[in-house]
Amino acid sequence: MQLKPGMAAEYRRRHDELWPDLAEALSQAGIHDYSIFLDEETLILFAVLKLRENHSADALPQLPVMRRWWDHMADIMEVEPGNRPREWPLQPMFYFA
Ligand code: RM4
Repeated sequence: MQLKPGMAAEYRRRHDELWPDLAEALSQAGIHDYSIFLDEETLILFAVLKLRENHSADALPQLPVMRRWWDHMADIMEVEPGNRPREWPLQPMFYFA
């Protein structure tokens, strides 16, 4: 994802106050061990998370709470039409278990 300039503190503040109903929706969708890192030079936000077996993360964009969160975050992130954050996949380059 991509943060807008000057918004790092605000981005962290909003996530420190993650809505309980969104946290519940993420958990219910099978998401856990979810971290977001900021590259302070490019303002790229790198998210890494784990998905439980039979997760329903693909259905999250249809949930009202997810849409409300995306609306809430749209002023500080680069977004697609509809306010979904602009996201793109990264190439795995190394894994060590
Ligand atoms: C991010 C972005 C993601 C969401 C997390 C909790 O800023 O909105 O879509 O999963 O917050």
